[in-house]
Amino acid sequence: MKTFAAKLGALALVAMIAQPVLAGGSVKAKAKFDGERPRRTVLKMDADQYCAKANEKKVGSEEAIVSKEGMVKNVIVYVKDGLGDAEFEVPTEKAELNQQGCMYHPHVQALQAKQPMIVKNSDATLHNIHSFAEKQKAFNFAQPKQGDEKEVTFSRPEIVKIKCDVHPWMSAYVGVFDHPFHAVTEKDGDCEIANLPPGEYTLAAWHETFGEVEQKVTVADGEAAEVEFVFKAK
Ligand SMILES: [Cu+2]
Repeated sequence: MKTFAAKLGALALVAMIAQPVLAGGSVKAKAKFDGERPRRTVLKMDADQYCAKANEKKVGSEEAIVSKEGMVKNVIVYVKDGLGDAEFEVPTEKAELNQQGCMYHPHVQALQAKQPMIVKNSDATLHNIHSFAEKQKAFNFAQPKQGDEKEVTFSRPEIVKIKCDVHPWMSAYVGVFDHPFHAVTEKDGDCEIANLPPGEYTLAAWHETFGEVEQKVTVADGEAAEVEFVFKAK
């Protein structure tokens, strides 16, 4: 029979395991554009009548989405240096790349190498998913039917462009990293990287049109470091 103390010990252990790990700090990043606000063009989808009719509203180009306040959407902010040789568990959560209204959703996302990503066709028209990778094998396959799904993974870190060979206006980017410390800015230019171990890091902000800028940041336990990235007009 267990003593009361032993039972208490077992209970304490359970409580310890059940508690979330609250170590680390975070980075709150903003991405700004310094220059004349780029105009978005209306995409012409007439080449495929399905696509032309698939969207009730006009669809704007996505290669440079800057708010009136100058904040930039679809910037991948990530830890570029400072993690050393640390290895991180691959998330089992599946990322998704959906083809809907003859556009990729999301246009830009970030995930971890070997993390599964479901490529899905929500349209009743043929799409083809062509990756332009340099550090790993590219893929190129068709999804002819609505409801088609295929799971893909990326084996190495790099930012991979994806295109549809049928509809030239369709493109997407997947940032692949060997760690979980990455985020993509929303339309207000904000994003947050959480649970970063305390330390000094080089952060990078990447944008498909504006390029990449870097900044150093110091992360302390339980604190949110604020970083602003500015892309300058060329
Ligand atoms: Cu397509």
